[in-house]
Amino acid sequence: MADIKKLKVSLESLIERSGKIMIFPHRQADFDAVASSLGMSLIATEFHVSNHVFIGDTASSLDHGVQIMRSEAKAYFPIINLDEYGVESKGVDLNILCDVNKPQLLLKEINPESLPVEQMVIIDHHMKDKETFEGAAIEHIDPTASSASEIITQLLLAYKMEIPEKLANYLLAGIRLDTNRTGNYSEGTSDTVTALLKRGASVEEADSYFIESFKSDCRVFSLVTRAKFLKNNVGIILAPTNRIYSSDELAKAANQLLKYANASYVIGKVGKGIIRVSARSRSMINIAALMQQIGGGGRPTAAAADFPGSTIEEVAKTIKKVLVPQHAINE
Ligand SMILES: [Mn+2]
Repeated sequence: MADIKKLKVSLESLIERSGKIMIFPHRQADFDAVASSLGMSLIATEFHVSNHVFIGDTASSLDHGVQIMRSEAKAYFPIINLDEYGVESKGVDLNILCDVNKPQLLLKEINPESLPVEQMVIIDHHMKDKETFEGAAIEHIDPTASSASEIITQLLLAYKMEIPEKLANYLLAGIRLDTNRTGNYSEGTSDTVTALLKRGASVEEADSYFIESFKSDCRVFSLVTRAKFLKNNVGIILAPTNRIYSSDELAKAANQLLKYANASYVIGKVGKGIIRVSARSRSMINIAALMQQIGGGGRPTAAAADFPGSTIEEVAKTIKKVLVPQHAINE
């Protein structure tokens, strides 16, 4: 565990010198990003500093459960949307990033140049790399922590601040998300979870946010029924051209399709004329390497690419012509 005591002292003095604070989770905020940001907001509020949490994602780009958490938390926390950010970002003299450490993962509407590093705090558990903001006033990046929620909980405990039951459940949901709800915790995580349970959180309550949208799942199922199987048992789905999906729905359809195929490609419209491909593979094929050839990227078994201004048919053609033949070579 990185040094929470040191963080406590340096953060306190920085917050106390600030007049207005803006708190940012990563884009497509998840439970961990939201909960850690709300915890940070509580800290700023306890120090009597005006603050806002900017969660600017549209509802369709957020997970169903995160939408529920966001609308519920609005009653207790200063959460603002994109329009309000335009107004409230004026006069901010401290920006705090939670669960994120690089400009690429912030909401696209945020200009990284509007976030000077000398007025920036980074609290994260994702590894640093060459894209990480360089030179932040405070940088607390601890990949040994399960989640940003764990770090923020430790910080709240270090300040001896009261953690409301709602927030305790949000933080527990954040920890459970980033530990895949296994309940297998390191010693540090285990202590943190125990502290949250003592403050009224429960696994049942935290897990109640992991609810899926029936409507969205129906859209995913109906996508899967459109599957075609090409050579080398590559599955492909062309979504209806007149419907808009969330990236998450395309990803879920690709995961489903992979049950019946060696690799899967799902092509659909995700809004503003952008065609997106969500691709999955079993471990014998590096799908990220293939997707890089058409301008995408990702991990060896899960990748994606966006095509502004293309049609689903055009993108499907490229995949069939350029990528599908390579599946034979890769096997
Ligand atoms: Mn996280």
